[in-house]
Amino acid sequence: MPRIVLVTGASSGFGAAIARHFAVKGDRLILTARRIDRLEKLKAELESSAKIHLLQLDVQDRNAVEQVTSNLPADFAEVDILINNAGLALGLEPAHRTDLDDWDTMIDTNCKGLTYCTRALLPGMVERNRGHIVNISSSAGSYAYPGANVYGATKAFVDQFSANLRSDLFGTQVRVSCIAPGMAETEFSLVRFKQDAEKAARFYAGSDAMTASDIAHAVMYVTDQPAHLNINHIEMMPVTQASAGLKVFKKG
Ligand code: NDP
Ligand code: 8X3
Repeated sequence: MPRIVLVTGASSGFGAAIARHFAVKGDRLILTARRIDRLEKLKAELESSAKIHLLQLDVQDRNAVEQVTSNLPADFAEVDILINNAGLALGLEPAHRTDLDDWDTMIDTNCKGLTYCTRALLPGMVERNRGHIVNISSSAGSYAYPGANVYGATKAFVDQFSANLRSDLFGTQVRVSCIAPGMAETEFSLVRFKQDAEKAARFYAGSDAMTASDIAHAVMYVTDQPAHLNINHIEMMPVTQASAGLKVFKKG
């Protein structure tokens, strides 16, 4: 029985890889992002194996999220799996030098957008007593590093929101999983460094970072479990990345 899967941020990186993995299984995909041209290309690539519906959607736009999710075509309406993946980091400056607009955008996308999508689709899942929400968090939600400031805080929100959803859904069959990856090579750093491709490439050079497909495998793992099983949280990193201890600043 094909599942109906809605992926936010499917136009690149993890989202596109996740779409490819579900398509192989013949599931029905609702792919969303702002860059519709990217989604069109992905649809052309995948539509021989899966039924695909595209939605141009900015998750920051609460009305748009409500409008598009309540007007899904009948054969895509009963969403089984929501992958809350859309998100971004902007800048790597210390807090006292950051652009406040960047902070707003990260909060509006990573926190508010994720809650809008969840709130829009959750009532149907509870009514059907079936469904799975997979939230993409980050290791930055657990481990502070210089310049992560609000980005890290938004991902801590995603971790905690996921845990609290599990509490609210106690007694239902609706599942919630949170996946917290560390460094993976996607367009993430291109976005973070405001399209400075050289800086983004330098960031990944020699790091043997994870790939988008690594994260998609984890998403398939949590969503392919039997119905009685909920994988709460997965944290994953490249072997080259580790929390390397507290530092002491010495005066003089
Ligand atoms: P990419 O930049 O490659 O992909 C980000 C996706 O999010 C794009 O499809 C983009 O689509 C979408 N997006 C961003 N803003 C919005 C918005 N306002 N509305 C709708 N879609 C939006 O990065 P990744 O694939 O790496 O990132 C995916 C998620 O994984 C993010 O939440 C990120 O924080 C998280 N993450 C990434 C890690 C990494 O190292 N790469 C590690 C840990 C977590 P479009 O621009 O077309 O709207
Ligand atoms: C992004 C992962 O390690 O670059 O969420 O902060 S990292």
